[in-house]
Amino acid sequence: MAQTIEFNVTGMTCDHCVNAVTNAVKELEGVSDVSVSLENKSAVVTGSVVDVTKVIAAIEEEGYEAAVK
Ligand SMILES: [Cu+2]
Repeated sequence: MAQTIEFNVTGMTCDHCVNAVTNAVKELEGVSDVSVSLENKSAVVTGSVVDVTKVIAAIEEEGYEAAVK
């Protein structure tokens, strides 16, 4: 069963940031879909296993801050 978790992401300023966050999270094992919104400062992550710690670490590695919404 798939699960969906929404994160608040701060520090994104343009589409480049959105792409960076999207690609970083998409690479994680178990993640099937990532929807990042610059306007809402959010990332909605769907997958068979969404590891919150790994998602946050991947986003922080790109230079942004993330937390579960
Ligand atoms: Cu940017």
